[in-house]
Amino acid sequence: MEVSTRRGPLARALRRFLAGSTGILGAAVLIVPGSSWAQAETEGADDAAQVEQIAAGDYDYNDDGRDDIVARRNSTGNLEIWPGNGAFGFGTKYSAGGGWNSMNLIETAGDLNQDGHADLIAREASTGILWYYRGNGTTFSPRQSIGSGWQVMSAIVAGHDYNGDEFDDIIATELGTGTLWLYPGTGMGPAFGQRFAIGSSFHLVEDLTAVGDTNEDGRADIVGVSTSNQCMYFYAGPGSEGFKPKVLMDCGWDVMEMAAAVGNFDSDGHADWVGREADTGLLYLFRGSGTGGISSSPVIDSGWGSMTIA
Ligand SMILES: [Ca+2]
Ligand SMILES: [Ca+2]
Ligand SMILES: [Ca+2]
Ligand SMILES: [Ca+2]
Repeated sequence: MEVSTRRGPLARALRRFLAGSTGILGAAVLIVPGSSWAQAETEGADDAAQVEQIAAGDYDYNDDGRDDIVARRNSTGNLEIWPGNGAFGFGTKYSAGGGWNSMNLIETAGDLNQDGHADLIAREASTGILWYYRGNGTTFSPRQSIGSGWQVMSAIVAGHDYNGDEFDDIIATELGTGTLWLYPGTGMGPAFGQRFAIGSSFHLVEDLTAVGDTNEDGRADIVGVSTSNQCMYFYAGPGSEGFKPKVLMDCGWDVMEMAAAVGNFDSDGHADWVGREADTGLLYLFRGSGTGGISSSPVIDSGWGSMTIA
């Protein structure tokens, strides 16, 4: 008899059924028995300088006030902007240019130069250079180098302020050592301050994602999947102090991949992220609950198997 695990077809069918529903059933979509929701305590954001808000614009690439998804179509190397419609779907996608197959990492980066437009970073495979792409409200202005040597990183994520100075930062995992590094942004585009270590053993974490302040305590958080059990964990900020002990969110990520932060995609005010089911190409929206967990995870699109989500 088929055992209903995340791997099995029963589980997939159940997930699809639940994904199409709303309310309490929808809330159970990606929970397995025995797993616990992240229930991080909400400490008061007593220091105003530490407050990270869900600012519209961190993921808004076309300046319409709604958060979007940026992705590369791997078959062509074109970068595409998928404008969010604020309601679980997209407007008409458009191209932001070609040649992106020379990059082996593309990530949303928040607003690194504080001009109100969402920016992007990407690592060039042949050189290890991390490039800064300044958003201009439609696509991107000519790139600038952040620096070289980034090929030693297995994960590079960005888009939020992790040290409380209100400038968006970069967090990266050094594969050889497992060290998690914080590169403090300066608000001046590709210029960053001196990096410092904020974690260890992060080579054992996959799908590291800079989701922003998912528990709404004023400090930006991250999520990541343990390579040992394929469960997703929540790491509450402050990142500059090394994050709080991880909290189990959700298991079964062996069938998922390409986790990416998408801001307030569904317009409910909570930070969300997406993930792709590897064998179907279905794109799931993980709707943040505002308390560090997930309120539901509907399928929002299909055909994402050939895309690299920034
Ligand atoms: Ca938008
Ligand atoms: Ca910007
Ligand atoms: Ca910062
Ligand atoms: Ca937080």
